[in-house]
Parts: sequence; structure tokens; C-alpha cells
Amino acid sequence: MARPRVLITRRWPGEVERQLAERFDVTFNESDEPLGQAELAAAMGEYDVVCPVVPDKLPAAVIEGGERAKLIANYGVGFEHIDIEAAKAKGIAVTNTPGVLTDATADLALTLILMAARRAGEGEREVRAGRWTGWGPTHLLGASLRGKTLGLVGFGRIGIATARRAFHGFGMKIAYYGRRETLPDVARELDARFYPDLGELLAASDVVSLHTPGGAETANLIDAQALAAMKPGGYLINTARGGVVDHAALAEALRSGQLAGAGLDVFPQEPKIPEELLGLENVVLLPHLGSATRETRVAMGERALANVVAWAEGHPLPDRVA
Ligand code: 8YV
Repeated sequence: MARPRVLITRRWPGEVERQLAERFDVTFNESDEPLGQAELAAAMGEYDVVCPVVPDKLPAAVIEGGERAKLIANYGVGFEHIDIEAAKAKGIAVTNTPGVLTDATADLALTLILMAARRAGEGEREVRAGRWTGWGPTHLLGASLRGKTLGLVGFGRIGIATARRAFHGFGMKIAYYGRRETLPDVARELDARFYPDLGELLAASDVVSLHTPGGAETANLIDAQALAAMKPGGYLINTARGGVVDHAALAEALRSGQLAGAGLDVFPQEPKIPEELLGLENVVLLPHLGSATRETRVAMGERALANVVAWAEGHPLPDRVA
């Protein structure tokens, strides 16, 4: 039987690309330029397996673009860029890469918490611009983390990993809002308090960190009203999805001082950064680096590959989401 045809829409780390090439008839994207909607739609008719990344939008119109594809093996854990219902309707399986990017993303959430609270972005810009005039007792004072409450919105794998770092490493108190209470062991380990009401969680937290999936269910969850419910002088951290936050309202909360700062790794229309944030000093802006360590990107590739191999061998798919 001919080897299955697999499309990898962007460059993956070389070692995983090599593993793929050994087993499948693979097309790599040599230029690493994102594919357009028409190219992705055509791919559904030319490949057995399509392996997209988060910026590749796969709405129904793309998924219905051809009859050949049987598996969409997403390189990433979030899959709101794929129309799952359309895939199901066409009998196309969808998999993701859970677990392997938990630590990297939690590390980045802590990076943003520390950068925002300690005004690291402002300091770096000051130094690079030659504006630093020397040490001073009141120069660029930030906020201590010990004893402060970290409120996690979404308490799945990444939310819990973030809480662990904040609790054990920085002496923060842990509160969370989610669909359900966490396991008793986790609650005990982190002395974590569950808030069934988002507004109450926001009001109780000094730092709020977002860990929900993206998509319609969480669109603009953090809107003007939610930002007004936060503790004055609090911080908002987002390593989840840009669409969870109303950025015009966030910019206003940062300008007015309702929030002391924010740290953002994700945006609604990446790589566009909402204009109103660019001029603000008290927001840290990163280019979606959550999972961007060499080790993690290799592990994500291997996880996606394991799903492709399972599909090719007719085994149950380890990370099937549809
Ligand atoms: C990945 C992410 O880099 O996995 C996710 O959901 O947000 C990122 O950290 C991206 O998805 C790659 O497709």
C-alpha cells in the first residue's frame, strides 16, 4: 500500500520532521510561510493527514474543501481554530497534543506575572533607551508576590501547574474559578479556594491568570465589567487565548489605573497587537511564546506523530478530540 500522504503546514523541529519523513510521504513547508485558506482547503483533497498549527484557521469551508483527508493532527493543545463539528460531519478525526506543553506554558505565565509585577519590561526599555539615571529608593517600584492571591480562571493542567509554581515557589495564595472543583489532593496541596462565581474570584485576587480554552464559550469573558470587578491595582495575565479578553476595555483599565499591569502572550488576531496597548508602559507584550522551548516543540511534534502513526496502523488515537 502507498504510504499515507501527510502535510505539515509549518516547519517543525528537524528531529521530528526526520521521524515523519521515515514513515510517511510527507510534504514540508520549506518556506515556513503560513498557508492561505485556499491552500488549506485544497490540502483536504490531496492529503490523508493534515497537521496544522494554531494560526491555521480550519473553518467548515476549508474542512469541506476535499474528500481525501481522514485525520487532522493538530500541533498544539488548543483546537478552537478547527471546526470540530464540520470535521465530525465529514468523518475526519481530530487530535491535539495535551500534557507536553503544560510546564513550558506555566513557566511563561510566571514569566509574565514576574515581569508585570516587577515592571521588567519598563526597566528594560529604560535601559536600552539610555534613560536610566541610576539607582534610587523609589525607582520603578513594583509589587511583591508573597502572600498575594493568584486567581486562576480555568484550573486544568496548565492552570494547576501555574498555581504550583506560584504557591511553592513564590508563596502566593491560590484561588480558582472553573467548571468544577478540583481533585481533593490538588486542593489540599495548594490550599486552593474554589470560587463558583467569576466576579467573586476576580474581586478576591491580586493577580488573575487566564487558563481557559478559547472559542465562542469564553469570548470576551474578561470584559469591562469583569475588569471593573478586579481588585484595584491588580494584574491580568493571559497565556490562554486572546479572544478571552476585551482588549479595548483592558487598555482603558490599564490607563485609568484600575489595573496596575498586565502580561499578555496571546492576542485576538495574531500577529496583530491591539493598537491601544502598544503605547502603554504597564503592559508586557510577548509574541505567543507559551510553548516555545526546543524541548517542548519537539515533544509536541512527537505527540502529533504518535497520533498519525496510531491512525496509520488502525489503532485508537491517543489524543482524539473529535
Ligand atoms: C502552540 C498553543 O505553540 O498549543 C497551544 O494551544 O497555544 C501554543 O503554545 C500552538 O498551538 C502551536 O500550534
